[in-house]
Amino acid sequence: MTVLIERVEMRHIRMRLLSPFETSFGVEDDREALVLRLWADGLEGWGECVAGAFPGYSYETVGTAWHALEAFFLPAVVGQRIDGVDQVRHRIERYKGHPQARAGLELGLWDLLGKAEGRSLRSLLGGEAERVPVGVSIGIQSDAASLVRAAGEYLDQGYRRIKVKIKPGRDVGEVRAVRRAFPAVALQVDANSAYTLAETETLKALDDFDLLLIEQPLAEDDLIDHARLQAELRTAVCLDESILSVRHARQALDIGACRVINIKPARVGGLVEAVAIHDLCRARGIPVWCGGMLETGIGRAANLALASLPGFTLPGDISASARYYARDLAEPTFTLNPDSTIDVPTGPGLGVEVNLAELDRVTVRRGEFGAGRS
Ligand code: NPQ
Ligand code: MG
Repeated sequence: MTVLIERVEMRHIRMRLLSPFETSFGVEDDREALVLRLWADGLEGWGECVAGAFPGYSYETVGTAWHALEAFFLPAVVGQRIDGVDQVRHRIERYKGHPQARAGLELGLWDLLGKAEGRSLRSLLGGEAERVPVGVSIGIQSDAASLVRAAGEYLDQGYRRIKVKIKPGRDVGEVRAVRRAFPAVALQVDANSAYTLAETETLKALDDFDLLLIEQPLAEDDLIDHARLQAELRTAVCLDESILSVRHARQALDIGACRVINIKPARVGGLVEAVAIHDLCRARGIPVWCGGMLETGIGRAANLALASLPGFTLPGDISASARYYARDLAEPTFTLNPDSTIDVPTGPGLGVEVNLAELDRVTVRRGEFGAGRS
């Protein structure tokens, strides 16, 4: 099966978050991202690039992703006959970096190829589960009491796993308060690389709270210190920002830098690499879970398909659409089942329809790239 990509539209979008999301790297009131639309043979494929407004989570932003896509990645597909995702990956292999931009394009290709073959992304990736366990990620709140209140509200909504964002000075006290209020809840924390080994004692204090894992305590580019830290902790270290490829994953596991890996297709350059990391971890008995980047329904659908693979044994950061947005871009919107799962879409490709009126409403910049004009 091949498709001829006629043109690609790229939109910079800005969506208001229901409440500001604060992490150790900053606070956001709006989610900015890119949406890609690929036209081929009467079909449309949708992709989402999760790069945000500022380089806080990683160095990529909507601006750098727009540039990498416009100048280097889109020309590899526009006007071209494509026989699969791997062919495009190889064509842009010689360029360095920009994994989130790559992943956005790859996602659009997956949706297109799935629709061309009449197969769901879940089936294309080799996923099995019909619904996947999910949890909620709670940003840093004004104080511990507000955090406990927020956690209580999500538990009331049916989420059975809570992730709390931490940073120096807002860690042991917050986690103790949540643990006291909810003694049995599945609880984990995410530092987004806010600590150094100098704060090992603080991180060791978190061992008292029976956490599922401590996510990315140290710097993104420091596997070595994560290995030192893991040796000091009873709690499992989980890496997020540090794992940019299956090669990093192997090296991290080889040196004992973590016992769990968070897989985000966007961070590792797309779903192909994400599946490779899943396969590696499964072979080594390492649990993985699907991370979240406050995706719209487009990226959320892809995360659900990925999380349906059998190695995803921990709940994903894949909340219902209503966790973040008053109105989502894709239909149907995702809702939480009473058992803290979300259904994996089964339609062709991503299995969602984009609401064009809603997309227009949130678009702040639009570009079109056609053969001869790109
Ligand atoms: C994480 N996500 O696991 C990320 C961090 C994150 C759900 O905790 C704009 C761009 C907003 C990137 C918010 C969750 C973001 C962002 C959070 C990344 O580390
Ligand atoms: Mg994280």
